[in-house]
Amino acid sequence: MQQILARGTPKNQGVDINDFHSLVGHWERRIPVPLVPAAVVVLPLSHKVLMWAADRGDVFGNDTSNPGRTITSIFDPMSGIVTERNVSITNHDMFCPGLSMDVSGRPTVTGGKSEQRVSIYDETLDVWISGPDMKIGRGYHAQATLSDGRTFTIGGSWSGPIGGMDGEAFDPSTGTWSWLHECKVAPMLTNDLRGVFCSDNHPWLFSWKNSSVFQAGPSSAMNWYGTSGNGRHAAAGYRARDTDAMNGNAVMYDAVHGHILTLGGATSYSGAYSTRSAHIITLTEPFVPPSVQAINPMHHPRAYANSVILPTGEVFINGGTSFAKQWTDINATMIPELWSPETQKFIPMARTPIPRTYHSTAILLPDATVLVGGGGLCWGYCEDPSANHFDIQIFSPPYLFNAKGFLSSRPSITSVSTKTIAVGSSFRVTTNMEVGHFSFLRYGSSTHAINTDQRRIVLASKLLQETVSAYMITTPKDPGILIPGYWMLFAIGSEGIPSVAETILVNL
Ligand SMILES: *[C@@H]1O[C@H](CO)[C@@H](O)[C@H](O)[C@H]1NC(C)=O
Ligand SMILES: *[C@@H]1O[C@H](CO)[C@@H](O)[C@H](O)[C@H]1NC(C)=O
Ligand SMILES: *[C@@H]1O[C@H](CO)[C@@H](O)[C@H](O)[C@H]1NC(C)=O
Ligand SMILES: *[C@@H]1O[C@H](CO)[C@@H](O)[C@H](O)[C@H]1NC(C)=O
Ligand SMILES: [Cu+2]
Repeated sequence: MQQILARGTPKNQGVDINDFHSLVGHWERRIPVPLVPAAVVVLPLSHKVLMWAADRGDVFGNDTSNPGRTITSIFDPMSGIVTERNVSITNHDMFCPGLSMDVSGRPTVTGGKSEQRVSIYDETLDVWISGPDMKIGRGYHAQATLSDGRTFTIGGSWSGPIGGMDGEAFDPSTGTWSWLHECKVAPMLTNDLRGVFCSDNHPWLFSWKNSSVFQAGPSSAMNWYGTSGNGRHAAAGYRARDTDAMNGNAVMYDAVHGHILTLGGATSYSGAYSTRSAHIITLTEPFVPPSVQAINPMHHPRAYANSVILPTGEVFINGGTSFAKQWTDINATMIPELWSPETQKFIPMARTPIPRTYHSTAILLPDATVLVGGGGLCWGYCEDPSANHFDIQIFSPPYLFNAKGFLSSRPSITSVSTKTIAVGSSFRVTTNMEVGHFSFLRYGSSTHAINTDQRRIVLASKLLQETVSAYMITTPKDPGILIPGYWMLFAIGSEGIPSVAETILVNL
């Protein structure tokens, strides 16, 4: 059952003219939604945004019982329509889950409040499907789609047993979970004030070549995991000694070169100062320790922030707090930043009208804007109900504006020779004007400052015919770089203005 709850303003309408938009971007109107969007997914076929909080929209229960349902909402950026749906068919309270997009573009939601349950949303049929339970109950874990199409997960003592939350993997083709006993969680624990209940939370996982997974944080120690047989582990050195970065961010802004940007975080989940730290980690082959470079820090310290890779490779960083504490906006960081991979510097962006701290989300939309939302969602009852944010808001990055503050005219993709490709194959694209380059950004999912799906690939392209702007694009041959699933294809104009994306399905 769906009902229309609200009509927001369709995007990019009524943009006021402001000379600074091309420098600091622009916040569009706030759109109310019926819940705190603590988990969000962009659906690859309709480009609608699926979101949820818990079994209720504003709080999660004090008790340990499983309410077995989740209130979800869908926002359609084209029409501005927001709908609500009570999902009980999978018997799953999807509060604080593992979340990733599988090779068929289906959000795969694991554990959380209903610790072992698995729910998969099929957009083509508009149905929620029950997956088989995980081997072990988990909450505050993370998961990543592997190069072979399976889903890997590790950590998550917030729900289920406490400690010993080693890895397991789900194979969607057989519908089974397998233990990966050698994928030990112990080497990735942080020194959290609250012990193992928090120290194995929200690992920064990156799928890489040959079904491997690189764990970049939040622990200062980094690790490699192999996922065949019983699994495999190897230490991968330190990002920065003695500086755990719980609820910081890590984003693979250049997968072809193995580059990951890491940002902020705090030494503990709660009750600790956040940092401004930034590092670039560069992966080569699996099980080879990566190189790590500390770079100029952010302007503002952040934990619980969200970072979104833009089609240009810039990274938009929004929200967070200077002192990690859940369910309060008192120390919220109100100035977003934009990081450039060329200059490796951070530029302050337009001040956010709404604090976005714990339980906030941010995600790239196919029109190259960023949707942010949520924050709050407290326990049992809210000491400070004003920390609950029942809304989303779209940020239009500076690249969409010209120097006068008007929306720039954007390049557009006028045709693609195929919408389904195999890893490593080539395809033909035409654009309405000559463009600088093309990039691929994988459709993402965001919860608890984690989005293991998002990554960016600069595509090799060759101009075939100048008169009609026809290009041959060649995709990377390694599925560990080009993770199978749905990708957004952007054409980037010579002045760095991205097109609206075409959606391409990459099959193994
Ligand atoms: C959702 O559905 C369940 C089962 O039908 C019901 O018990 C619950 O009250 C509903 N919740 C809301 C918020 O509508
Ligand atoms: C891929 O991983 C498997 C299992 O760990 C290993 O046996 C094989 O040598 C690896 N292949 C390459 C090319 O590294
Ligand atoms: C805000 O930060 C200060 C430290 O700068 C800390 O002592 C205080 O507890 C924080 N307040 C909240 C509500 O997090
Ligand atoms: C939930 O926990 C809070 C904090 O301990 C308490 O004040 C509140 O009454 C509880 N709510 C319910 C419904 O049990
Ligand atoms: Cu949570």
